[in-house]
Amino acid sequence: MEITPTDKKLDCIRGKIMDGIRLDFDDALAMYQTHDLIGLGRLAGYVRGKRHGKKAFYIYNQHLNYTNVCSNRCLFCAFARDEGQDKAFTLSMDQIKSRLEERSDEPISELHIVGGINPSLDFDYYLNLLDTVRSIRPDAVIKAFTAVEIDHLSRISGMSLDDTIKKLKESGLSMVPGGGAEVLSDRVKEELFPKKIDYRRWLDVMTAIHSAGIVSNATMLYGHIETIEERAVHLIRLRELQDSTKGFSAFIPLAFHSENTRLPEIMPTTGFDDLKNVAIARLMLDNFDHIKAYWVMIGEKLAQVALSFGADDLDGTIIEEKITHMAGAKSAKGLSDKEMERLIVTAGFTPVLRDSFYLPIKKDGKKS
Ligand code: V47
Repeated sequence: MEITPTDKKLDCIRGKIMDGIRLDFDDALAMYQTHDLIGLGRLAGYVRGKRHGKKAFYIYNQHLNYTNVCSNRCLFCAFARDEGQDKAFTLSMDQIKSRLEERSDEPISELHIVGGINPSLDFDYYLNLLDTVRSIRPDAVIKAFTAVEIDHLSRISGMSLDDTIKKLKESGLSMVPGGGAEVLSDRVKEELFPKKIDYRRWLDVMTAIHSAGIVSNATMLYGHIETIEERAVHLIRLRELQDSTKGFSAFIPLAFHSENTRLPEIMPTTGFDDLKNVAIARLMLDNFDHIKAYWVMIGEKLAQVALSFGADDLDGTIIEEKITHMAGAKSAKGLSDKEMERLIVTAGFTPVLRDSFYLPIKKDGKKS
């Protein structure tokens, strides 16, 4: 395939990619600065094609948010509430059961379960939650609790971080989502999420999760106050940890939505920036297998295009997404498996229904 980016720096990056040379901080900056989106996309599409050919993955999953009460109160979040505030909720085990039973006729293979840092919940609540979920959906993979929640659990469990993770694993935790990373930067933390764990702790918790044999994802929340230098450092920090643990499965760039947040003046991300973040992730994170185009945040239409800009996964059916919709997302709240397949096929790719670990699942629900 002939690749001819017009941008000089991009041409140099192309040379490095062809020679198998790892891209560095300056390359990341050059990619964030280029206006040659098509040239950048073709490079990322080329790398994506070498890894995954024409395959584009999706999963039949369900999101479940057990509480939105959160003591961190990050400025970018429209989901969190204080205890007792209007629209604050914490699900009881019966409510959790009925949320899952409502969809018991659907072939859901993964439950994505996250919530806020709710000071009134004890460690037993989380263990009961895992038990309850397992009793209703014994065959589904439980992907739950961000590194921020796991750090909190290690504080309330009275156990070390490693023992807390071990206990969660014994209770059914099989995978950890990539949230809570935001931007791995002290400056952005001080401005936007001063009460949350810092990036060193986020990386340490991820290291402990990977050492326990649990795979996780990683994210980056972009499109607010972060600089392109901070984005580049974020990607390099993730890449370094991945070199050492190999425990990350997918990277998901998350486009910031400002409605109902304490940053209402921030304009929505552009399609240009959304596609760039996917492409740059694909090129910088050379040791990550998967880059997700999260249709909830960038919309179904752009997610389709992102498949040609380095993404190989559209995430899933999701069913009821809350975090981004409370911040004004206009995308659907969930998609059917048919709709996911149509998005992939009409973008020129081959849909692969996958499990949490990227093994193909046959349409009859059996692993192939
Ligand atoms: O950590 C919060 C972000 C994350 C807003 O691992 C916002 O497979 C945009 O991590 N606008 C949660 N984003 C979502 C998440 C995720 C999603 C899908 C798949 C996976 C995975 C992980 O959402 C939070 C935060 O970074 N977020 N508020 C907002 N207003």
